[in-house]
Amino acid sequence: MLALLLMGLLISALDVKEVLAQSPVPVISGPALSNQATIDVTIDFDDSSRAILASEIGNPAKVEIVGGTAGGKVSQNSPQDTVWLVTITRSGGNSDVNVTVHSGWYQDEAENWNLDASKVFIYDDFAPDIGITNLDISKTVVGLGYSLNINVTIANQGDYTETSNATAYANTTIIASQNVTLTAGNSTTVTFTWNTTGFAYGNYTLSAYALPVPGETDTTDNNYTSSIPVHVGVPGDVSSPTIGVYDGTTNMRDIQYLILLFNTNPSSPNWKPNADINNDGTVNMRDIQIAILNFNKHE
Ligand SMILES: [Ca+2]
Ligand SMILES: [Ca+2]
Ligand SMILES: [Ca+2]
Repeated sequence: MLALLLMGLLISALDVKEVLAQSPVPVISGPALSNQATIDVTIDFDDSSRAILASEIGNPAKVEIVGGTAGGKVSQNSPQDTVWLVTITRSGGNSDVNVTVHSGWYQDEAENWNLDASKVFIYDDFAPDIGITNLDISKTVVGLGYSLNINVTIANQGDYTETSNATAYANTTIIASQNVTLTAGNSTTVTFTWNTTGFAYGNYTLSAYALPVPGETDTTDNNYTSSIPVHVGVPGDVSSPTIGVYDGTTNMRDIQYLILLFNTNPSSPNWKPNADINNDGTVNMRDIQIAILNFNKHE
């Protein structure tokens, strides 16, 4: 009888050890390096039984934060939530932050708190940061089926060589994308060509997006939207009763305007890129031929 009792006790002791051995380790994630005064940290307890009732951020017995203060658990809707999103404000705006998760279920038999998970979030002035600093368009009016160039300038404002992917958009449609590798502090300009074949007549907003690099937190400058809309219209429609302004149809006014600009190129004082319909760097007979081929067509 005593032997059975002892055996029972031994089995429960083994069970406890097994539970401890199998305890899921909380996963703490967020940007390891960043130059932001606040950091969004996710704590995934993995198992609802480990997200202890009434646990509070800031209580050193549960989640300990050194180097900053937690604004609260923004995603804990109920005590059973096992994933917490915590916004931590760095002390002085720039201290390193160390997050350590302790949890009651992780106490050992002697009721010592186990160090279940810990992660350091370093403040770094030169945190990875790619930005788009400019977007230039070669013309504001393009004939349907013809092209324009989009020059996108991408800068590496961080401290390390980075590779990003830059994509140009017409409204929400992808025009093209390209990988860009930049050394620290340098920038480059990539030219994308937008061939408007298959698009509809109308105004388009052009934009570019640089894919954030690992650890990047300042992502607002990864987007750049041109403030100048581009009009896709009837090829050759580059003028109207108002000279140099399209009106939705190609006729003699457009051809007169092209003749006025005959033989101009980007170094000419009166260079009008919209009149270079076929986008070959000069206004000449080829552009006039396109206008003649589209004579009297309307949008
Ligand atoms: Ca950025
Ligand atoms: Ca016209
Ligand atoms: Ca031309």
